[in-house]
Amino acid sequence: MYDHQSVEKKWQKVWEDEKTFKTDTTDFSKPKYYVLDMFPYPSGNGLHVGHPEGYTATDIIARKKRMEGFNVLHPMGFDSFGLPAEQFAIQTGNHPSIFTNKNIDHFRDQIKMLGFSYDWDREIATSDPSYYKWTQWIFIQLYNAGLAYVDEIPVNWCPELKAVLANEEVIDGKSERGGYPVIRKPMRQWVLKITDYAERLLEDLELVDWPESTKEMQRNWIGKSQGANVVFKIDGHDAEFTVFTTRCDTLFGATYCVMAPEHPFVDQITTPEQKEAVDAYKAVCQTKSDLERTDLNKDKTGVFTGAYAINPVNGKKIPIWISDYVLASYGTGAIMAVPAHDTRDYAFAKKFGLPIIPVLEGGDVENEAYTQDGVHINSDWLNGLDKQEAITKMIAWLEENKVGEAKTTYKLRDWLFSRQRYWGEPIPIIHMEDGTMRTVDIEELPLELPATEDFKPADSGESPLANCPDFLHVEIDGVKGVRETNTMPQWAGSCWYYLRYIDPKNDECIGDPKLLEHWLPVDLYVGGAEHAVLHLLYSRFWHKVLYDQGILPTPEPFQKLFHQGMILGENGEKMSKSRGNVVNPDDIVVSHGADTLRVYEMFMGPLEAGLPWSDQGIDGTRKWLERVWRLFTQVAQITDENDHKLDRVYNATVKKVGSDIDTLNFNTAISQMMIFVNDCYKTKTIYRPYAEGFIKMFACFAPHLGEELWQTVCHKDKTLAYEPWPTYDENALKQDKVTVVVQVNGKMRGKMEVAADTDEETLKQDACALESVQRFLEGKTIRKIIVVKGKVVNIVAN
Ligand code: ANZ
Repeated sequence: MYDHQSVEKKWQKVWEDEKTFKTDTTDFSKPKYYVLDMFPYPSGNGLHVGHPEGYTATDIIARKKRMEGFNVLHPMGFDSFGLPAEQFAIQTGNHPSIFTNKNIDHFRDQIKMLGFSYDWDREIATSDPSYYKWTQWIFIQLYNAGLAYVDEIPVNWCPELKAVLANEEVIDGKSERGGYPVIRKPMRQWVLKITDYAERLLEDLELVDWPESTKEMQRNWIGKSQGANVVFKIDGHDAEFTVFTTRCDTLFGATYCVMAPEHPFVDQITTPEQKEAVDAYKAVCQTKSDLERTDLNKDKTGVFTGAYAINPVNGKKIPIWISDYVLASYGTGAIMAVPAHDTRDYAFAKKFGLPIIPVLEGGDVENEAYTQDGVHINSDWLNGLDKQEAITKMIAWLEENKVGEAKTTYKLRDWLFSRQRYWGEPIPIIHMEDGTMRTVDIEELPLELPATEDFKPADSGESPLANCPDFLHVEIDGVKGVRETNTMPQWAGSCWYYLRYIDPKNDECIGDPKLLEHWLPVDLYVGGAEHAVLHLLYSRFWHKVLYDQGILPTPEPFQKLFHQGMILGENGEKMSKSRGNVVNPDDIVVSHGADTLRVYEMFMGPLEAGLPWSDQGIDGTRKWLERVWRLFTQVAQITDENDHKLDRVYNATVKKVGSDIDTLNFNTAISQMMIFVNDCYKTKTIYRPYAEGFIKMFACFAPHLGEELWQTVCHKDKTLAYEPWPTYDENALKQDKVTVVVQVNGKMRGKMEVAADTDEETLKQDACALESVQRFLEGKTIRKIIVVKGKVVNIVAN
């Protein structure tokens, strides 16, 4: 048995003392490789066994790339602002900064125990003023570019968290964190104009090597929709309103219109008889989130306004209703309803007895909406055309008659960026007494969070910073002002952290332009799929803004992206305290060792799969590491003369492990190393270069044991981290050939040349396919085929 505790501590100390993994980012003589992990949120629970899964994967790649001669940037840091620290602090009477720093120390210790090859001199924490100085600086760039503005808008207000949440943070009407109810409420908010970048965020997905499923989620989130705006006059009013439709070809089938309850025209057009009902309905809708309102399965509700619109294409008067299935925030906030061909409109028309006129052939509109393509009917000059032809013709007609135009809309909304909380970056804005707004001078950054004990959020939704008079009040050139008291959301710090690692201590700018030019983009980014539309979209947005300003050299931040799967409890369920199935990595490091944990997590299955933890699996992995240790220290003799017995398996192993690491297929790389070890147990002698080559590959997975073997077995006095990656000889992979005799009923009828290790099934098939053999099988039925591997195939037939 090898003593994992002392071996692992020994090498961790060596790496730390000698700064083995320190990166000289100014060394441009080698090709660069930037491999990044999604940095952790330092929660009070400490590291989870899920964290090391992605971290081990990137570590293996970082180690291999170093051996391949790349200058590797592989950093780690902490996403340390955010709600949970504040919630915990409030509940326990701690201060969030003390609590957060304690958690960071604990996380760092835990991560270091796993032997990852990070350059710790680049560590960052988003709540550190020297870091958030630059988060604030980026905000000022956004503000100056007209991409940050204040708006009075209905927001997702969570009474329990006393915070406004972004749309992305609300799931089924509840907060993503904690699952508390969320209501709609108008408030003064900072908003970032991510919609200006909608088209480029969509198009540039073509530039990156990302999982197709994640790209698709971003496409859906951006939600580009091509259609038309159509203008309707209101009967008896001067006013007209516009609807957005993707199916302007169905205009002849529009039998009513619907406005969102918040549509600015509603009060104006509602008739006195309908006023009471309309007002009551509006009041109910106010409390609902967009998600509740658009739920497809929900019973449709609505009220008639008493007013009529005039269908521009045929002059017909059609009633205007209000209903919550039309959202104020999408399109124009009003629709033309075509119940024969839209499912929601159909349900609504059926419920309120509104006319249903089919304008497409096919379907059965007595029973359901027909949403497929078809030949147009009941549509005057569109009759006989299909969907695409009719859309083109209708848009031309609308434009000619000045009652509409082609229009593209996006589902993406501007990004609600302010939080009424303490534990976040202060927004560097001052509201002056004269009504103007100005940014904090760059020289004054960082604008530090005041060290208050009074950081509880108020019921009013006002930020705790409003209770800090020293922070709040300022005077500039004799003009008084108050600081913005909202803080930034947790996404802010994580939007750009990958940039800061490149030049983390630079106090003059976010990073030396020469270094940014050399190191961007991130070559490989590994992290959970849960960030597909939040962090990964926000980062792309900020990156593009800074790119447009000439600060960054590339249009995209992350060239290749990979999502690791989730490690589940032994019962196949998500690990959680309440289920009592959480495995603590610290315990495994003590009982089995960090190398075992790393190799086990890589051997569990494909990296992208969600897989259950297994105690038996971890024991098995530990046994294999001991088997490797025994092989090199007790069982095998390392020789300087090659007996060639391992030529084929060694070269095959170098080839497969190398290509499997490149494609992140770590489990099959480990299987191949196991095959090599088994063969070494048979030969009991290992040619020295093969032993060294194997140990280098093995050390990517199990670095402590790898270094120990390198030192004790290979008698080296220096780390193997920068040794050249092993190469293989393609010729050695060629298999030995043997001649196999083929018999039919015991008589020799043919011969074939095959690879020595051809399997039985292939031998049988090849034997039967031989022409000389087939002649003797004609008209007969094969009863049995006996194979003596590498020698004879005897076919019994009659
Ligand atoms: C008439 C019509 C006929 C429509 C038909 C669809 C089918 P996407 O693809 O998601 O962009 N719509 C427009 N604005 C809306 C709003 N604010 N709230 C709810 N629904 C809205 O969908 C666009 C379609 O959704 C539009 O095309 C409109 O209904 C509806 F056979 O107009 B359609």
